[in-house]
Amino acid sequence: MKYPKILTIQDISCVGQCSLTVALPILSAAGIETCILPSAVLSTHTAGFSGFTVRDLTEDIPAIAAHWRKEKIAFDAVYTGYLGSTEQIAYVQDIFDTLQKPGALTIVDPAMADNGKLYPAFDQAYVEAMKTLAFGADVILPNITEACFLTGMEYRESYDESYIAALLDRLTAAGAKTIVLTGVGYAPDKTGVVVRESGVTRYYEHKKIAKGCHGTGDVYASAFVGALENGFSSYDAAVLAADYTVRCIELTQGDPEHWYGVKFELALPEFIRMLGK
Ligand code: PXL
Repeated sequence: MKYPKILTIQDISCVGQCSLTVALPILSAAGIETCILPSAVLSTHTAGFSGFTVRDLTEDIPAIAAHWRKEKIAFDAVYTGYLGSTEQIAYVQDIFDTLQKPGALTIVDPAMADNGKLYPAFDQAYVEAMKTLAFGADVILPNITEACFLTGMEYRESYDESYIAALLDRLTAAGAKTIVLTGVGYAPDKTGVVVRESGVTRYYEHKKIAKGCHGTGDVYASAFVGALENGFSSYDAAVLAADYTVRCIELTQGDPEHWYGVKFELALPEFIRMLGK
């Protein structure tokens, strides 16, 4: 049985059901050996809590990577999410270049923005550095806001298929390979995902349940990587990840106290079944 060993690099938000606290259980449930590199440690995520603490781990990364090289550790895939600093992105690129097995995949979720705005920790320098990482990766999973920051295209709340096609064209022209563009909806109660791979573009539409659910981008990207590493095509992995994320939101809606994340754990048995395990 295939048992890939992957590395995921993103922050630990101690409370908030996002980044590593989501990626590690989801990838483990997908039957993947999941190694982690925390980019930073925060008391909570930054979307809705105030007064959170942040410890950026940028300085620790070169020594960690050097140790892994010395131990001849190498990964079948490296998947990145929320990173700790602009400077850290160069270290992550170095990990892409030196710690992968031949033919390994790099998957970048440029987790830096939503709803037309950058997250509080980031600035234009971070966006510029993220462009290099994202356009060199095998797969990127931006939402529309992130795709706009990566391409310089104007962000729009309402749009049509030609706007999305232009966004995909701009990403492709900048060097993006497989693109999984999330949060694309053409009707008020619908959202979906557009996958462009090897020049072929396909759209999967599904219901939109609630506006502004935190952490769903991380749940989505982790489920996508889990499916991809189980042999699903990019499109099929994108569909499976969408169905799983919708289930997580369904299991969370109606609980106003659970505003900060989704109850993804409750849908893990379904996720494992969706993978055919
Ligand atoms: O879910 C993306 C994310 C990850 N990590 C941190 C965040 C956010 C979104 O705001 O703040 C620390």
